[in-house]
Amino acid sequence: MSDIHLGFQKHESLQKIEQQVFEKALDECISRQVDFILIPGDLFHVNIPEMRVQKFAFAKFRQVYDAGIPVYVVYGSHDFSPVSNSVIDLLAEVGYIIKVTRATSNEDDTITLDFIIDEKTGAKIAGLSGLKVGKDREWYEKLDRSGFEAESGFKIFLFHGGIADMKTDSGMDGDHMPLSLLPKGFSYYAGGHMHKFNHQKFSEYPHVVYPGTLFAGYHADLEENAKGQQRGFVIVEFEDMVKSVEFIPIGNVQYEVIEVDANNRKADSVNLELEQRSKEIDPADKVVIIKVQGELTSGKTADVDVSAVRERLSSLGSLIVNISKNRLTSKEYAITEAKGNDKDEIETNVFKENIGQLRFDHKELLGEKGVELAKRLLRELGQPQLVNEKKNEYIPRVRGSALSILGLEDDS
Ligand SMILES: [Mn+2]
Repeated sequence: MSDIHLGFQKHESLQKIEQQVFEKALDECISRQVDFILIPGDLFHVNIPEMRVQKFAFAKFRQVYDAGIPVYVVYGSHDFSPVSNSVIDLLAEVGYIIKVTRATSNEDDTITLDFIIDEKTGAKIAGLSGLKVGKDREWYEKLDRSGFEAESGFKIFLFHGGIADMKTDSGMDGDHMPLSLLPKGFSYYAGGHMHKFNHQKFSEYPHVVYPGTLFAGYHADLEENAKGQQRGFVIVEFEDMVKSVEFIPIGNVQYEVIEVDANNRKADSVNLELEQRSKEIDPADKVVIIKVQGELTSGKTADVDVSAVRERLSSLGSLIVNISKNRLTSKEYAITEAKGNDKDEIETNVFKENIGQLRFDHKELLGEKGVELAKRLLRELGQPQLVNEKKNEYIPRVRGSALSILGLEDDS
């Protein structure tokens, strides 16, 4: 299994699902008495997730450990730490998981990888972690392959990264390396990084398998789930060769998707459609995904008001309402980019460009004055929460200062 991204979900109800699918997957491994588990990266969403996530992961891996099932892991691009400063290293330290990468740099600038031999099955396991800065390629290019590729026995290679020869429509861009960079002659290639299940066979690479994410590691994954993408892990049966690779789906949650095409329409008509469409669904215990895209004929994109719809759906028990207006624009008003030499200059220029497009009666919001006001407001709204300051103290403090900058009374 791969790309579990524990700690990705910020919303309580989705955190629960993130944990449930992980528990289900590992329980399934325990009850099927698998020989071992491979996790080729992005087990966690960040190298040091919050304590709640660590505690949960330790408890679960303890169960897997007690069941006598070794877990072989490489870092992914998310939980990678160049100085072994990841929760993965803690889990490895206590013996719940085994880090696979055993690399030695040689004097001639090549890298030798050593195998770990799985005690029970004799499988020879090697692998390379995913790296944050796209250095993977360099490592693969330096790999001392001869003996490594010729090694006999049932061999498994763990890797984390995209393979150009296996590109799918998953929408993940970035650097995909050619398959030929992976060492040849392994019986099974356990891949991470691509979030959709993908199993392909090539002449010198008999089984290259991405199990895909167990739930979601990007917001786009939730949308894929909503459109019917199955999530799960794979069970591989082998003796001296792979006999079968079976995808085991793990259900997560129910979804509703509302997509609205705003092209050549006014905000009012889009708002009306949103309201009607949201009344046609039963949002209880579901993840609701709302996407509004296209180019409005007039008005601002902010005139498409989703707050009422969001409130209604929440009050009817939806787990979370995910609204995307990223691809909504307006003919009349569009946020313009601006250049500058430093942050301050860029901010000033962005405000100048955009305020220049506005027509208001409030003269103080326009021109140089408007730019000054906007900058002061931005600075105030960017204030972080103070140490020991509670959220219910922080929010009124920032709101109060912002309103006073605007010369308004705080009547909340
Ligand atoms: Mn990932």
